[in-house]
Amino acid sequence: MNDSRPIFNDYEWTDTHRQQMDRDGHIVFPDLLTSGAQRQLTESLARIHVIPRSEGQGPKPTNMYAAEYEEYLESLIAHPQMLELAHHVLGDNLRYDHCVSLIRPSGNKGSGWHTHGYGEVDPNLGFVRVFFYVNGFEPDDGGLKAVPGSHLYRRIGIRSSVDDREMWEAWGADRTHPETGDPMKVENLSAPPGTVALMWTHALHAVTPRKASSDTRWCVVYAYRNPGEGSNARRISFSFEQKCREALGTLAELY
Ligand SMILES: O=C(O)CCC(=O)C(=O)O
Ligand SMILES: [Fe+2]
Repeated sequence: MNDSRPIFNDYEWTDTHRQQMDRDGHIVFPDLLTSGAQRQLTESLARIHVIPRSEGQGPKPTNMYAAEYEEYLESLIAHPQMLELAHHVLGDNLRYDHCVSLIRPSGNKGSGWHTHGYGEVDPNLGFVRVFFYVNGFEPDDGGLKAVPGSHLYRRIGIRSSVDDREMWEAWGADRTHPETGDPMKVENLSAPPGTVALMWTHALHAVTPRKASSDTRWCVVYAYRNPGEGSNARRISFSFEQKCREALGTLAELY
């Protein structure tokens, strides 16, 4: 479970990052992944992408349990730089929740607007998604988009197509940023290769389709949360939890 080769280039976590994360609900760090990590991640994701359906489906789908199928992906769960970043966002006490591959080949349909839940009754419970956009994306080509401020509503069950108008209909009222008072609007993100994006899980987000003429978008998300509640998103098999107990300590536990 140990691979301590650096995954991130130098960066500094500042108060501005903290404020941006809490105000917008996400931060994009372009060019954070080292070239070595980009290379290794591309290989690892390509490897799990071709695992035959017969082996990678059933109760433990390859994409949902990506780290359980590939050693390098597994090694990043508790990589010192990964944990340092997760601690910056979540504070001292955290749990690993899931590692899901988000591989979008050419022509992939993207993803409709949605939010994810956790800790609706206790807003002190944070849940952060750490996206590794290994070969990046353009706004109109497998691009992540988000609505800054939407995370503060901690709304669950919002679902619509990728179309922004449909999303606003599904969202309904309350279209003002609760802290700044500004009207909320869609932000179409860009990500050069090596981008890491952090996002509070309650943020409203969607993914634009990948163009038929584009290559595969290689991406994986690692999710961490403060313990305290059961998590519907958690994807850790019983045997993995047992196997990792010694290496990860409490990191892979539910509470
Ligand atoms: O594929 C992406 O860029 C984002 C997928 C997503 O919505 C998620 O993992 O929460
Ligand atoms: Fe999502």
